[in-house]
Amino acid sequence: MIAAVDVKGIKERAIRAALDRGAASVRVAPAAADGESRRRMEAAFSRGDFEAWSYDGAYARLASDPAALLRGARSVVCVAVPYATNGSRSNPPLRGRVSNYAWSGDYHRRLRGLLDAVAREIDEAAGESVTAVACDTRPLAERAFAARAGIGWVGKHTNLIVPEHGSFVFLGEIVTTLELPADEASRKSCGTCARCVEACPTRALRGDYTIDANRCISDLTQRTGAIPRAMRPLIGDWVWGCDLCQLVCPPTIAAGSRASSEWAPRDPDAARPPLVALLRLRSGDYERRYRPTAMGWRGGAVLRRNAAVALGNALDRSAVGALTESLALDPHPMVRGHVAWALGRIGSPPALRALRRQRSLERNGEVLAEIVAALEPFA
Ligand code: B12
Ligand code: SF4
Ligand code: SF4
Repeated sequence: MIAAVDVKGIKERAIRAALDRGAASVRVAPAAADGESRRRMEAAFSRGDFEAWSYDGAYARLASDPAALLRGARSVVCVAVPYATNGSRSNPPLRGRVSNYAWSGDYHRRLRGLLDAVAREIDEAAGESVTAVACDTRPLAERAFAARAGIGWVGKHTNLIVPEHGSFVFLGEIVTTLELPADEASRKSCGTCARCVEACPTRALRGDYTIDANRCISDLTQRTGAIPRAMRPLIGDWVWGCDLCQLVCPPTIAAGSRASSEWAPRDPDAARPPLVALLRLRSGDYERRYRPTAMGWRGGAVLRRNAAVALGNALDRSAVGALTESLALDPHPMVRGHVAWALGRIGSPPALRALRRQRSLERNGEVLAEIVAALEPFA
């Protein structure tokens, strides 16, 4: 019976199970609906900060109330798992850049393993099923509950910063109907620091702990539609995600790379993929190489499109041959359109010849519009 359960002992057992499986911090928040988080989310959604996401008032209500995940929820056990490892931070030519969180196998599976193990401990101790788990994909304001549990504080880059561990941490939660002893929220904040705001190349961060996600490179490289032309030059060499605001963040720098080796890049190309090979990615390679990673949920065309943008920013004429081939042959119009943009950016005589030739052959209206726009400065 739940009334007879030793909640202090269960909390200790849950903490031990999570720490044993790689968590750096495990703390408990009360599961009462979080009005502050709901208000902040509603404000963000009505400002239009998340246009690529189907977020609305109903989502804000659900995500701020753990009872929507588990009826009768009383506590949220929040965990933070560090993932910063040493990968190449140098800048080799014609290589793209992948955000640290996607260097190894997909984190969702591993976090899920950890969360399920902790949930099992709690269920076993309670003698019945009293838990539900969440990581990334379920409607729950994970950063808000982690902050409420005192795991850390939400920084101006909007990521949760864990003292001693920085912000390169994944979050996960075990919601339970047990009333476990709650921990205190953190009183820390960023103070006068604004390094992330200054470092963001797209001005996505406002400095008031909010983000215009429509301008965030992480959002732009993960969306399935076209990337607005004005944003493409700002993306630089990122082909998946972006870490710039975290790489300058003092607590994250101080923490260093302290994740276990299971989060290390799966091979030398994982952090710095060769752009021409990515542009030529075919479905077999995509399934084998990218599907099992955090880069695998949007499909191969998105990765080829991102490679095209990074090649346009690299301004390296040696890529014109590969871009010309993709302009004529890539099966996806979105990819061909971004390739046209890249050739226009490079603007060399062979690049312009390829664009002019394809202008008379291309049948897709959107691709044609990209070709015309790419040629416009040279008319
Ligand atoms: C949508 C989404 C994105 C979008 C939007 C990001 C964003 N800032 O919201 C995009 C694609 C841009 C994105 C990018 C990234 N994401 Co993301 N993303 C999510 C997801 C699925 C939902 C977030 C959401 O609801 N956003 C809407 C905003 C309004 O709500 P919120 O950020 O959750 O919460 C805000 C309010 O609660 C409010 N708040 C509430 N109480 C209080 C109190 C105070 C005092 C303050 C100041 C604020 C505050 O502040 C929060 C931050 O703005 C979450 C998983 C989840 N279910 O939570 C992962 C998640 C937030 N992402 C994560 C990661 C790792 C990333 C990237 C680092 C990946 C990368 N390297 O490219 C980047 C970081 C970019 C950035 N600067 O934020 C981690 C963050 C871990 C951490 N340490 O915080 C999460 C939690 C996934 C996970 N389970 O680990 N992401
Ligand atoms: S992830 Fe990159 S683009 Fe997004 S807010 Fe941070 S620095 Fe800006
Ligand atoms: S860089 Fe400074 S302002 Fe930005 S999140 Fe880190 S501590 Fe806060």
